[in-house]
Amino acid sequence: MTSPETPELTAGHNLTSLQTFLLSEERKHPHATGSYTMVLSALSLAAKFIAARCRRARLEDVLGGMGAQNVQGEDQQKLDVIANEALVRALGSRKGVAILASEEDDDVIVLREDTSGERPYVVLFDPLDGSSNLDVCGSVGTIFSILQHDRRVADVRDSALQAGVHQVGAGYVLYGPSTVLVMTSGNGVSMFVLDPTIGSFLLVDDDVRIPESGKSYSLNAANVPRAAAGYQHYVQWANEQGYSMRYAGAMVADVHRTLMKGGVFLYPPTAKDPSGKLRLMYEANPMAMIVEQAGGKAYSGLTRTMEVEPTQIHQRVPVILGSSREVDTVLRHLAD
Ligand code: AHM
Ligand code: MG
Repeated sequence: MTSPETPELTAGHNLTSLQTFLLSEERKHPHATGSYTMVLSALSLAAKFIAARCRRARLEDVLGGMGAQNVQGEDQQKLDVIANEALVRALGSRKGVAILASEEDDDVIVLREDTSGERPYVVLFDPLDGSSNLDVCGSVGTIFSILQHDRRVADVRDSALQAGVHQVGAGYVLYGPSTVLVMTSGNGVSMFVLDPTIGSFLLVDDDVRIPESGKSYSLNAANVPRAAAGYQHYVQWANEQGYSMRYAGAMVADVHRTLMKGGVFLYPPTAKDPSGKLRLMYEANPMAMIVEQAGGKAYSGLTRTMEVEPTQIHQRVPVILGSSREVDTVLRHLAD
């Protein structure tokens, strides 16, 4: 029993904010300059801003479309633009960041050309993934991938096109009933929940592990009849095994559920999007890093997602990610 004077803390025994966590991680690297911590603190600041705007979207009349399309021919929602601006403004003021790339912008944004002697960060993001869910009060999210300037290339712009294996950090923020930030810096996955009463992300799990299997698949079932035979056979097999199908239509929500409960998330190539719908650099790669760091697997067709060599910033890839056993089963059906 807890006495009234010592109310039980719900976020675990020790109270650790994202800032405290980042600072203690930084101390483990004696040569750290603090720039990486600054990148993550900018991302968390933008996430708090976006979470607040999503919560008040209807009241502030910022639901619905802009009446414009982004470079990929998709209708921009007002909040896509607001979220993009929040991230660009928060990251743009950080000295250690040289390049930004966003789903909402045609080209990369170069903040600093001169990178001599350093390896500044390149941050790629989807500001508000699944934004059409907003109109129906569904979950949406932000996804981010962090690279460092690649010394082998002369032009800093080219640093944005590195395979996912070179990511130094990745994560997502889920704006659902609560705001959840999940991140990795390459040594496991940590999860934080925003306490809106104090404005801090609090650590709730510093070693997130994805279940090895899970009888659930997540995909847009309407696409299955036109998907490659391997996907059709997998879905038929899973249905016969008594699997459940769960699909929110927002990658962050669907991947988060897969990470917590196990199963597999799929976005195969379709007639409309023959290379798949989801973007390699700021959707598939960061989610792949999270899932792999949590003990799962992530593939684009039969190739490991993080080994796909990028050729364009807005390139699309098929996505198969989740519990290792479930991903293996999908790959077996694809290979047959
Ligand atoms: P967006 O980045 O334009 O929001 O599109 C990506 C979203 C993902 O969140 C989700 O997994 C997918 O599109 C859903 O697509 P569909 O409606 O075709 O099932
Ligand atoms: Mg998206």
